[in-house]
Amino acid sequence: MFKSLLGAAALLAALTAQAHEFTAGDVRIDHPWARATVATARNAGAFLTLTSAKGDQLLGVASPVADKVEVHEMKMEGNVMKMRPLPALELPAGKTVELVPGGYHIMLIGLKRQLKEGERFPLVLTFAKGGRAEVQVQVDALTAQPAAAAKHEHH
Ligand SMILES: [Cu+2]
Repeated sequence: MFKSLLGAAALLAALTAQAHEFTAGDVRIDHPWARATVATARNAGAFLTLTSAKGDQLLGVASPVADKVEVHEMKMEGNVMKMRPLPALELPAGKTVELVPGGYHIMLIGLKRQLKEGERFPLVLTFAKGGRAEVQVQVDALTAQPAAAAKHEHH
């Protein structure tokens, strides 16, 4: 109870500061974003970057906007690019793992509503060591590309 109150206070402080990065244990979660969807879309991708100082694993993701959320990887099968769910996403110590369109991504399956540009929605990430963290996903334009700032931050 006390711990969740502290969590709520921390979240409020983060929102007040307009910060768009979050932490779970030693995992830093940067710039969670998704593309806006058309009204009929059933699925959507969500993207972010993860950096664990000592190494961790992303075990699961959930969101109130979708029936089911999976972590996917893209893989060539013959000459067709296919995506498949990963049971766990490895976060090597000190390395930034990028979830981007065309690479690893978070898949929102069975959208309960349209994602509209400019809004934010919650996503709960569960890590093997870092535990759970709720992040706010920024919805960008339907045609949005990974933000230049997010791409260059760690170079
Ligand atoms: Cu996918």
